[in-house]
Amino acid sequence: MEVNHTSDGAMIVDELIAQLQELQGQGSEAVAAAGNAEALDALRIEYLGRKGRLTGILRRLGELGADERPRVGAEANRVKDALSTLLDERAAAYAVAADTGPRVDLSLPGRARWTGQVHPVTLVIDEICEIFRDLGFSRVAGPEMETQTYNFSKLNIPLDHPAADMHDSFYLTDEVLLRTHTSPVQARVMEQFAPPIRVVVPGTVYRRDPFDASHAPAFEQVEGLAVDEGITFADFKATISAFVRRFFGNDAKTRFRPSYFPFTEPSAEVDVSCQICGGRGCSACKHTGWMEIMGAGMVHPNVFEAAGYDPERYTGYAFGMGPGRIAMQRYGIPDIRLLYESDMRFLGQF
Ligand code: 2NL
Repeated sequence: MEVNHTSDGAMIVDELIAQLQELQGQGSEAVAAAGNAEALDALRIEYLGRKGRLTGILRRLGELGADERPRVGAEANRVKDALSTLLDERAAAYAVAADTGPRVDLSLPGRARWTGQVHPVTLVIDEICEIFRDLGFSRVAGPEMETQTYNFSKLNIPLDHPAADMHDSFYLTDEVLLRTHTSPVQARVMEQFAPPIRVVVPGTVYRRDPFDASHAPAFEQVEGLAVDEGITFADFKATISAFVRRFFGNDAKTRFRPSYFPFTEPSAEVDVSCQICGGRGCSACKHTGWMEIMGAGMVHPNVFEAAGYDPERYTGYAFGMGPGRIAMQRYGIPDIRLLYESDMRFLGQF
């Protein structure tokens, strides 16, 4: 029996298109109501899946003639695309909401930039040199590797002196060592320049001492030297006292005690009234009221002789101090090793 496609078919086409449009309406509402990504996945299967409701409607395409199928097919594709797009959009929105990956919080304050500091010993060295610059002294530097001749002999230190011993210095060869003081730099300055001479010499010096709370095998020193005709012990005392007042303050008192160094005669230790107790006596000054800050004296004639200066014509004074020691006294640092550890929690305080 021949089916009348023309009349029955037209009715089926209208019915299927109506069903497709109803499917789109229901699907749209269902997508809008879906509470999460899983619900959307279930709807995609229910409406558009291989055994889903759209497929179910299209099964009846077989009842239509070849000329009627394209209209229903086109409508089916439109509905499928529309629902698919809705599902994709909602799924994308849920994916963004679910993303817990790293976020940039622009309201957070920025991280503070790390800044360096000038080391407290360097601060003291620069301050010392600046004061002596105002008093007419030039700042000079020289080699850390020295010969026995410059480190000892030219400074009136005999090579059998304990300071020249293998056990007290770092020898690199039989005759070459790491300088034990900066004095060889002054010896070299005197050989190269005629008086008047006024220099300060900061630098690292080396001695074979065990590293403990009060000793280090490498430490900083600042030495000074003034040479001219007619320089007296009065010039020496006045210049050092002026330095002490500038460095420690106008109330600071200076005391000169007799001492001995091979390269000066007479020699003195210079003390300053205690910075902690003002001279009344405390544990920092071992209840003496004084703190030792330098060794000094009038340059020994043998030192001038070795430099090629006429000791009958020229006189002068020299001094040496430890800026590490002075920094410890000034800032109340109890252990010299703190100056070597490069710990910014410590260094950041100065
Ligand atoms: C100290 C003692 C001193 C000198 C250093 C010196 C240099 C020359 C000639 C004469 Cl070229 N003297 N230097 C003099 C006396 C003492 O240092 O206790 N330093 C930490």
